[in-house]
Amino acid sequence: MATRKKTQAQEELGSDPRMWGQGGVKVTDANRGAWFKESRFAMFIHWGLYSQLAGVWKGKPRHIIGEWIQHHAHIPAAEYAKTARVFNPTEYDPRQIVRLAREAGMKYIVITAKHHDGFAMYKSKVSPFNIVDATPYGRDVIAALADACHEAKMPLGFYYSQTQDWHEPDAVGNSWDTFGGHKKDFGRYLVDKAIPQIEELLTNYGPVALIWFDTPGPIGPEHSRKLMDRIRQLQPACLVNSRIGNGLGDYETLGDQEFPRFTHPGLWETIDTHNDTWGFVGHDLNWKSPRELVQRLVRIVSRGGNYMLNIGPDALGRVPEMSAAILRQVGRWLKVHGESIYGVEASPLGALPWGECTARPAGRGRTTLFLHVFQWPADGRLIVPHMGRQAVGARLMGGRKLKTRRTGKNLEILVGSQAPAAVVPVVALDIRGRAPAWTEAYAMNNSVSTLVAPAAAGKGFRQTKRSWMEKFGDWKHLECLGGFASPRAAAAWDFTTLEAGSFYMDIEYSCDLAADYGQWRAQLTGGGKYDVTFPLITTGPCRVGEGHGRELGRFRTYRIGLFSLAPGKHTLTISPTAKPAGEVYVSAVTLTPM
Ligand code: FHN
Repeated sequence: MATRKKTQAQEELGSDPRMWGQGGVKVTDANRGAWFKESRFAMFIHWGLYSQLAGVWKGKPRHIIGEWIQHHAHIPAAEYAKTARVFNPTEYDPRQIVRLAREAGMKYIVITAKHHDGFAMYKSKVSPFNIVDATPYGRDVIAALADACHEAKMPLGFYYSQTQDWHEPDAVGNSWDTFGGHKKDFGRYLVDKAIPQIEELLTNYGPVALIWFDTPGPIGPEHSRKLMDRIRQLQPACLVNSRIGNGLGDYETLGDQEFPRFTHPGLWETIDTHNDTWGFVGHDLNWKSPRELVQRLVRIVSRGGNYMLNIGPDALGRVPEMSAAILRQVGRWLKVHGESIYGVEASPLGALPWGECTARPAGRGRTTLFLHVFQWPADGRLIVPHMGRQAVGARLMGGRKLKTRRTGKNLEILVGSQAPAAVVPVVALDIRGRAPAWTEAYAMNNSVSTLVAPAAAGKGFRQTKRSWMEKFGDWKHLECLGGFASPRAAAAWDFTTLEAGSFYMDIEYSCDLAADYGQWRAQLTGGGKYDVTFPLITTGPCRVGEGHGRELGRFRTYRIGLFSLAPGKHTLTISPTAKPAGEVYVSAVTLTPM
């Protein structure tokens, strides 16, 4: 059975959306955001005293995000501070980091000036707990990076943990130190440390492109407002992310590693780890490949957002070689395909089974659609629904012109069966006018199609989201359907097949032990009629972080069967045959051609 007891860590990190500055954020999408919107791809840097510990405390490797090691191991603030005595990043080369960002095609940089451990990576008169005063290195690494960025005209922003500061008795987060029975006064911490340190950042390092706040949590509206006012006074052009809290901010930061399924409105970003940690962890070698990174970048940009990808330099200041090499490969892809990323608009099209789309006005009333092909069609036909009449011409980016042909209202681009070498090939399709709006889903005979939870219609269930971590701090999110209340509850997806075909149908779901082996029904109406029942087997629990008590159901897929479909419109309905005895969430159904 899942444990329902909430722990301190979960309270602090997990369940309250205010912790993330999401929910009810009214973002001001002003002109000040124009450069941000154009940029699309950025470098996040998590670097601090925790990089010295590299995910190991007292000889024991921790499978967590590295910058949380003090919290995870309950290291007393005074003991943690001793790490500074050996922190000596003699290999730190800010020019090389800026060069790496450039080579990777990243357009701005945000670095941790002070993370939750409270350690300032710059000279601060406010607290001696800073890199200049407390380490043998004795130099201001933020100043050096600011110089390198200004020299290279690379916009630079600062991460500042405004609520959590585990070094300070008055701040939020450190529940393991008693600080001699000290009575907390958050306002005092804000006035004595956070605001003066932010003032230092905004006065000593030239133009600051943005201030990146984090885990606002319990911060009150008056405190968020105070921070905002001070930033506006000192650097009016500086952007502020929504994690300042209380609905303020110039743009919205979604959850860590959150990839919305559809276009998301306003100015926003998703931040992502390269492996499974932000701060350096020596034993985490789970690097995402160039293809995965490009696909993640494309998924965010096609939904209208910015993608900020993290690097975690080590104790000496070196960027892990594998991480740097992979980023350079992403940059090589962007050199050829950058036109499909920078300054583009979100996809105007409905869901494309084989990939994602971005768009750009092309002059003379035309639009270029950039078709990012994640699944290359083995039969050489890339099918774009509803585009039959408007197509003017197509070319493979960095390659040849492509022939097209109309099949009814749809367009087939004859791309050949051999996938090009690019990590993600892109077809640039010029069309007359704007792309027509359509929303229906398609199942195609040459790619896997996914019917996603947010697209489901029906009754007796609710649209929801599940967020969990397996390694502590490494978040996963899935939009899904939950709360199926009775056998009358039914989730329905309409979709169209263009040709006759047989498809394997798999359901992606999570099911707790209480609902184990519940009976469900899949009904298909339209060009092929089916009504079958199937069991949903428990998916087992996933603890929300090592040693942190809470458990959520894991997601897995279950193959319902093989279905023959005639060309035309279909409706798939998924429903329980009785009210589930426990929690069941459905996140997607995939249709895979046989
Ligand atoms: O707790 C932090 C975490 O350490 C990391 O800095 C991430 C980056 O978005 N922000 C918080 C969790 O969301």
